[in-house]
Amino acid sequence: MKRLAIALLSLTSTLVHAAKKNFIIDTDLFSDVDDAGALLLAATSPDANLLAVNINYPSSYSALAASAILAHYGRADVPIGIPRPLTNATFFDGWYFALGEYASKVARHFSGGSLPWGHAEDAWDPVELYRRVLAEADDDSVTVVSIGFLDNLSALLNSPPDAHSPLPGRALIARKVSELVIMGGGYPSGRSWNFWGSDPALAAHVINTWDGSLSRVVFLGDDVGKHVLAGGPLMARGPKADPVRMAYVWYGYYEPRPAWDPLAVVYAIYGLGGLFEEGNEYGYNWVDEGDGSNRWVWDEGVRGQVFLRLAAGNETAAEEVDRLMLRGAMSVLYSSMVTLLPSTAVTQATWP
Ligand SMILES: *[C@@H]1O[C@H](CO)[C@@H](O)[C@H](O)[C@H]1NC(C)=O
Ligand SMILES: *[C@@H]1O[C@H](CO)[C@@H](O)[C@H](O)[C@H]1NC(C)=O
Ligand SMILES: CC(=O)N[C@H]1CO[C@H](CO)[C@@H](O)[C@@H]1O
Repeated sequence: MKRLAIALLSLTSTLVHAAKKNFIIDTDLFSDVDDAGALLLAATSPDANLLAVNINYPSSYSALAASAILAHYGRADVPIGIPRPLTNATFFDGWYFALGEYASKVARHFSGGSLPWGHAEDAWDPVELYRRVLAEADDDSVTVVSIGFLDNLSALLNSPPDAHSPLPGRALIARKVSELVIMGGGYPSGRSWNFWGSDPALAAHVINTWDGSLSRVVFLGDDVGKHVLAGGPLMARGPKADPVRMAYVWYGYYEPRPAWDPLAVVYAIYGLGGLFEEGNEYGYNWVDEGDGSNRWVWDEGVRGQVFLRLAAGNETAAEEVDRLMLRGAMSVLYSSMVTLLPSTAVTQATWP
């Protein structure tokens, strides 16, 4: 009977598979650990199909850590891109002197996947990876989730036709991308690390020229995730040898962290749900190419750009992110039980 239930469970997940959202993550997995939490959600969600991970920071440890995390959750098949030339930069908190480094440690202790320790140079060129994955996808089927700097996306916009597609960057995006979700900025105005921290002119290029002819654009500002503190339950109750749990421990010394990037992934997968609401009916975002500050331009003639606000309280949002992170981390535990235990024990095990 329980075998049957498990068979039916996998049948429904196959059926759901057809309707899953496709998405690509563009992450600066390096300075803050919320990118690792976002990657956990992206790699383990049963409700979405992660096509690729692009890194937008050139540390070799960022690529290796992404590979380690994806492999741990059984997603070594997801290709990883990173801009060149690579560095061996490591994070040091010279601001608060409170936070720890996690990327090199995750890369070292959990080495695995397509880019094991020492193999960062085997990563894709991020623009080529975008172009290949978009060319192969169905039209209007890909959500791009930007949770770091916008350099790779700027280069994608400028990209010429290549072996993967005869379309130049903008036309390829217009055909394949259904939604761009950007974590960063302040709404109605602000100045955000993701826009000024690398090259503000590139952030301005992407945000000021990605109009409705390319895709809908959704912004999640710094203020939304700032008070949504997540990671506590993962650290307290997650599997001891989970790489993202350890990243949170090494980075925050058991203190939970703002869930900026995990919230962007939750929105990309589940939409507004009960957590978010749209903050505007019309208008568009504008980024200053000199200092990376942004402001909302209330133009009634422009639709298709939205900034989000929380519809639920900070604590409700944090509980939801924590629930999904813990569920994702535990899912690996259950699937390894299925392979390790004899089949009678599997059918007797309590399914979550
Ligand atoms: C980074 O470290 C690796 C391993 O020690 C080394 O092979 C590589 O040359 C280093 N890269 C740079 C840019 O220093
Ligand atoms: C989240 O917390 C901040 C700081 O206490 C508060 O200003 C804000 O209103 C809270 N947001 C929600 C949606 O409860
Ligand atoms: C490897 C790669 O594609 N790097 C590009 C990423 O984006 C920056 C800014 O657009 C380009 O200068 C790089 O060439």
